[in-house]
This record gives sequence, C-alpha cells and structure tokens, in this order.
Amino acid sequence: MDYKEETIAAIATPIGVGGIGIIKISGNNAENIVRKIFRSKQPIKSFDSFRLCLGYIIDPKSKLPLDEVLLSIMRAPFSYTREDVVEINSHSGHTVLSNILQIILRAGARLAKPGEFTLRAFLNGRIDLTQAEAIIDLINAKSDMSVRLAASQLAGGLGTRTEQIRGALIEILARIEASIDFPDEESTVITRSDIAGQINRKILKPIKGLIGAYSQRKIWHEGVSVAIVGRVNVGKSSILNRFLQEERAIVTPIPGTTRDILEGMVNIEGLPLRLIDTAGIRKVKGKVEKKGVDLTRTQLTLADLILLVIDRSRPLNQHDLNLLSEVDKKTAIVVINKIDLPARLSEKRINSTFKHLPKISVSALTGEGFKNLNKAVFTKVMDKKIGVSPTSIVPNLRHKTALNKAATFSENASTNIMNGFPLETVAADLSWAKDALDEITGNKISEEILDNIFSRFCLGK
Ligand SMILES: Nc1nc2c(ncn2[C@@H]2O[C@H](COP(=O)(O)OP(=O)(O)OP(=O)(O)O)[C@@H](O)[C@H]2O)c(=O)[nH]1
Ligand SMILES: [Mg+2]
Repeated sequence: MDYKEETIAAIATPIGVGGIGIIKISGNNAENIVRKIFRSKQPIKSFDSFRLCLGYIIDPKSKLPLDEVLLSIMRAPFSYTREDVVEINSHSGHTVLSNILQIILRAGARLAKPGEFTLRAFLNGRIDLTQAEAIIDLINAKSDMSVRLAASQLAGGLGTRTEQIRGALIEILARIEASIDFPDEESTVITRSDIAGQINRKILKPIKGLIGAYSQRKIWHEGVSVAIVGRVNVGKSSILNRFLQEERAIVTPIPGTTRDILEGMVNIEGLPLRLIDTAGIRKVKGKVEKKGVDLTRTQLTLADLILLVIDRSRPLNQHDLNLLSEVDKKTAIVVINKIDLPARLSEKRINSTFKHLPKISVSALTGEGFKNLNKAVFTKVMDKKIGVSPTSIVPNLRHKTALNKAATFSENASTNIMNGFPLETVAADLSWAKDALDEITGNKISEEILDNIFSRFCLGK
C-alpha cells in the first residue's frame, strides 16, 4: 500500500515513569481519529493548527475517560512529516500511554515502525537523507561537539555542499553532452584540458576535502583517546584523578598499584577526551601484572594521543627509555610529574632525552601545571588535524563510501578526457559520479539502504 494512505502512530517518549508522555499520529486520517477519541473541555468547532487543546481521551467502547490530555494538531505541510500530525501530551506511565495508543490503533492508525515519522519527512521532501541521519546523531550525541556537528548537518550543511558539487558536475556533463550532440557548432566546442581542469577543481577537490573530514568524525563522536603511560609509581593514576577531579583510580605509594585499564571522559574546550590510565611499565612478575603491561602496550598503538609520564623526583631508568622508544613521537606529550618534590632529574637531562617532544611540568598532588597540560593536549589534537571546528561538515561512513565512489569516477573522467578517450566514456563516468552523490542526499537510493538507516532510529521518531 502507498504510505500516503496509512496513518501511523507511536509513543514518542521513553518507557518509564515521568511527568508527561507523548503520543504522535501522522497521516491523512489523523484528525478523524482524534475526533473519535478526544473530547475537548471547551466545546470547539474545529481544531486550529499549532494550538493546544485541553480535554479527555475517551475510550469509544466504554465511553469512559482514560486520561486528561493536551492535544495539538499540526496540519500539513507545516509539520515534522509534512502530513497532518497530532501530538497528545498525556500523563506518563506505560499503562496510560499504551492504553491510549491501543485506542488510536483501533480507531484506524497503524503502529509506526522505528524512524517512520522521520522516513516520511524524507519521503515527503522536507529533509534530505543527511538530515535524517543527523537526527539519529543528535539523539545519540554524547558530547557538546557531536551535538553541534549533528545540528550543523541537520541544518543542511552536508546536503548543501553535496548539491553544490552535484550542480557543478551537471554543468560539466551538459557541456560534454552538447559537444557530443553538436560536434560542429562553435558554441559547443570544448577543450579537453579545460574540462579536466574543471573536474579537478570543482568536483575532485571539494569531494576530497569532505573525505578528509571523515577521520574527524570518530573523534567528536567517541572522543580522542589519550593513554597515560609511564613506569610504575610516576603518578599516572594521580594524573587521571586530577583531570577527572575525582578519585577514580586507586593511588598508593606501592609500585604496580594499577593493573587494569581505567577510563574517564573529560571535556577540554568542548573537545571530548577519553583518558585511559594504564598499568605502570616494569619488570613483570606474575600473570596478572604481565597482562596489565601487555594491555598498556596495546594502548600505545591504539590511542590517538600518549601522555608519557616521568617522575622528576627520581632519576630516569631503563623503563622510561624503553617506553620512549616505543611511543610514536608524533602523538606524544611528556608529562614531568611531581614538581612539588625536590628535583633529582636535571632539565638538561630531560631536554636531551626527550628532544623533539613537547614537555609539560605538573604536580598531580597540587594541580600545578594542569592548565598548561590542557592547553598542550588541545593544541596537539588540533595540530594533528584530528580536531574540527564546530562549523565543519563531517561525513559519516556511508557518505564517505559514496564520496569515494564519486571521486573514483571523476578521477577516471579527468584522466580519460586527457588521454583522448571518446567523450561518451567520459560522460558515462561523470554520470556515475553524479549517481554516487545522489546516494548521499537520498535523491537516488535503494530501499535496502533506507531500511538500514531508519531501523537505527528509536520508536516514535
Ligand atoms: N609529591 C607528589 N606525589 C605524587 C604526585 N603524583 C603522585 N604522587 C604519589 O606517587 C605515588 C604513586 O602515585 P600513582 O598515581 O599511584 O602512580 P601510578 O603511576 O599510577 O602508579 P602504578 O599504578 O603503580 O604504576 C602515590 O603515593 C602518589 O600520592 C605528585 O605530583 N607529587
Ligand atoms: Mg596507577
């Protein structure tokens, strides 16, 4: 059946006890259904769009009121789905909500699938596919920055950029096609190098920019992982606790206190950091210790950033030097801890050993130096270009796959036109590139992919 003939309904608020619960209905039949099950407190002739109306949900069978509710109608096309939408604010509590929903279903609605309201917003042309995906991201966002990125995508950032590239592509395609159809007309003559230049500049370059931004996505959604490593007792757990401003990890003077991986999230200027405290590196004795040190070594390769901690109140030893040789110099910051204690490690020695690494002196005990450490971490992340500004357009994996496809076809077109291939071949490549861009916004998309995207939504959205 055509979706336009079906009116759907679902509970939009999470299960559980709360102040209010919301039930949503969308479709042509929404208002009819409401007329069967709702009795207004003040007599009304017709519902005004976007106006709250106080009344009762009445069970049509028993004629008894089920709940006192606030009801609103948002008439098409000015609604979330661009269909007639009704929202019922009832008291929360699962039984009340599901009883009301049952009555609505009996009155002619069908239970909505997860994401079906948003699917309709897409099918009815109110949003493109990137915006629908932004709604899922927004719901699942775990940091300020991922909220901002999702909001910018919801506002149409990625969709607009994709449409711009697509527009340029269609223009180039039109010029090639005109020259195929009317090869002898002066107005349609093209130079191959000119077309190749335009493909590179107007299509490939912006596409590659977008692909490059993909790596930033993980950072903003999951946080930059920062492993705190060092030999035993240098103060790694104390540093974690100081960052988190709580006693998350056990701190003792006994070497080898931490044996497992401990994590905590912090935010530095909106940048989410996943801090990872590790077991100190030393000569291991038992199985548990060995496991702990192995886990530390894994973190060395997995983490986006390493804080290599040393203890200034003791001389360096072989474990410090071994660790230094294991860290990737591009991603490490040396944290010189315990500066509140008398130094037994000279600045000269530190500078010569950790030559090309940024160094920050701190005391996990007093908190001295942590402002600088925050700054250094932030700068390092930004320098590594793993950070983005809040206005960035950051594609997800699905978009990136499509962009890669579009880039490959455009690259073929650009090389082929320079190598004297028939213009028909070049045009075919460009039109495949266009299809790939259409997958991003959903101009052209398979049912399967749509199902896949919308099944990630929660019920009632
Ligand atoms: N004076 C002083 N003591 C510190 C500082 N940081 C840590 N300590 C002390 O050093 C000892 C070890 O600290 P931890 O934070 O447990 O060190 P760790 O590196 O996690 O140790 P392991 O888990 O055993 O590898 C504890 O007694 C801390 O109180 C500091 O900045 N100044
Ligand atoms: Mg520890």
